[in-house]
Amino acid sequence: MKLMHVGDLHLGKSLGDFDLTEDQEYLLDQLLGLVEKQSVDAVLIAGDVYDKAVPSEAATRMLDYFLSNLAKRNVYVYMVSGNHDSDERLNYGSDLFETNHIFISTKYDGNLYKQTLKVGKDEADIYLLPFVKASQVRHFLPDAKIESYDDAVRAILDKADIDESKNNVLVAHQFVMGKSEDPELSGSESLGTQSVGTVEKIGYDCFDKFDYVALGHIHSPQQVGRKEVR
Ligand SMILES: [Mn+2]
Repeated sequence: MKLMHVGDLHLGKSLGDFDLTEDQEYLLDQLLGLVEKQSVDAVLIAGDVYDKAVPSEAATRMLDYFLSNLAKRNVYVYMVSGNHDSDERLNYGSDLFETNHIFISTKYDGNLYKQTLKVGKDEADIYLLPFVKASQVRHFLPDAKIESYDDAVRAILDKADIDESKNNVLVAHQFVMGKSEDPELSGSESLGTQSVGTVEKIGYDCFDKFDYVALGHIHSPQQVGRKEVR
């Protein structure tokens, strides 16, 4: 099976007064062209789908265009929310979308969202982890000792009881660091602070049970810790 991993589309973004709609439409068409050319089976969208919690009309129209063109081609979509997205707005219509194989997780509710994707003889369990903060997870897993984002993600994955004999893929939107090194920032992330505190950093080794980890949040493409964590 062939998966395409994208993230941080930031639909609706403008640079000062300069509207990026035309550029973003062009980008989405390029992605759709690649999906066609490469016979992609599923697209993973790793958060920050929209640039703002209240997306513009142009932004919602662009996402609608992208998703409906993927659905037309019978391509599956797996999408999580990022720190820029509003849970409710991105979740809008998600029950209906599932009938078109568009799977969205925008809020951790105590259970890690999972879907099994089958393509011919290939099978993979796709897990969706929306952007989480430690305090949100503590609420659902009161018995776990959660002080950092790393504790939170480990507690979520522990509870999810992942079957290592399967092909496991995770889609997530967090600040993940390598063996000791931070990821390389692109400068356009707007992470909220000048420097990311240790509380927000997650060690790549908490994803050891996954064969591939499709991350968003950091805008420059790279591997983190090992080549399957990207
Ligand atoms: Mn982003």
